[in-house]
Amino acid sequence: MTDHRAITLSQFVLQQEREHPEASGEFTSVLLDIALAAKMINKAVVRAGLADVIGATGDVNVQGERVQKLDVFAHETIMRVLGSTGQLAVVASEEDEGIVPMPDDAPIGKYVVNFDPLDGSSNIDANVNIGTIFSILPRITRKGQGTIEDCLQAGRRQMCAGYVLYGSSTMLVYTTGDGVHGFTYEPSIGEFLLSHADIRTPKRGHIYSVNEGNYARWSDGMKRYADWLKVEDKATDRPYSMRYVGSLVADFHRNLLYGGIYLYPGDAKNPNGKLRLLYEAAPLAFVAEQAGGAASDGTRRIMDLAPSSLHQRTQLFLGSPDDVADCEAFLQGRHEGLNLERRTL
Ligand code: AHM
Ligand code: MG
Repeated sequence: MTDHRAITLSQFVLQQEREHPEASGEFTSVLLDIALAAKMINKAVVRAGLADVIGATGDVNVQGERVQKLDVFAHETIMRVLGSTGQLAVVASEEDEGIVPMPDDAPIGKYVVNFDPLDGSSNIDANVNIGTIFSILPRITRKGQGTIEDCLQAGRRQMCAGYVLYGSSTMLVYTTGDGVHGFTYEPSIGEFLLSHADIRTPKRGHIYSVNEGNYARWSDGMKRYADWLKVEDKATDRPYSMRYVGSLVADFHRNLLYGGIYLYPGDAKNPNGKLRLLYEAAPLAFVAEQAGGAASDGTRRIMDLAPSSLHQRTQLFLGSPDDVADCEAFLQGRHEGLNLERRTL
């Protein structure tokens, strides 16, 4: 029988805390604070076409890209909510060059949040899906304001990670290391309701998501993999379908549910690709792994990479585990030996 009970995010988090007191902690209230900020950002996103919040500010962010008003609004909203809770020691945002200390008059807490306030910002003006990505870590330093070391921790140290997808319906998806759970926002009551309990990603998909416009600059291994995906072969369900929104959260979310692989490889111009380890790759790697998926930089597990700078970029191959393994084999020149044709789907 279908279970028709509506469970809100806060109820679910409390229930998880009761069931796993050892794993939970005050950091779950940080998650709820992020959800509150997400509701405020969602309100601005859905009204962006109407209100005068859309368009570029004219400033350039630390990545050298055009900053748009909603990015700034999202960053400031998250900072306003998180800065006053007393749970955090320090924060790092894709929109800020350095770490963001806690306000002088706020109590200092035990946790660290790294976040991308509004990912996929080039899609804002076109009313295409955008997202927020977040990562919650324990601080390493003992007291006082947190430092950059607290932010520069490997992904496997994350206690919680997730994303908010602003779209035809807004969703919050997160993991605390005990599966992946998705909540859909119900604006009339202002609550995220459990809609996707314990998400599992297919072992293999038939979707690939990549900016193929960069093909000419890719390595031979990457080119061969993309070529291979397009070859007609019934046994391995090829060709794969290409789906690319250009908003990582949207592309990742679709592939998480349907199966497939998201790729942002390095190229001749940018050997480490475009995406940031702390704000994009590590949190989504945690979610992917918890759903039965995988995340690699081509040779190493994303979760094991130790960051050395806040805005460090990494190649990213993310999604269904068999697809990520195939991709790694091509990138490493090991694909000849693989029995790829006979693999059952
Ligand atoms: P952003 O953080 O400036 O929005 O950039 C990240 C975005 C991802 O959401 C997306 O997957 C990627 O950049 C798209 O890059 P490209 O336009 O090169 O395909
Ligand atoms: Mg981003």
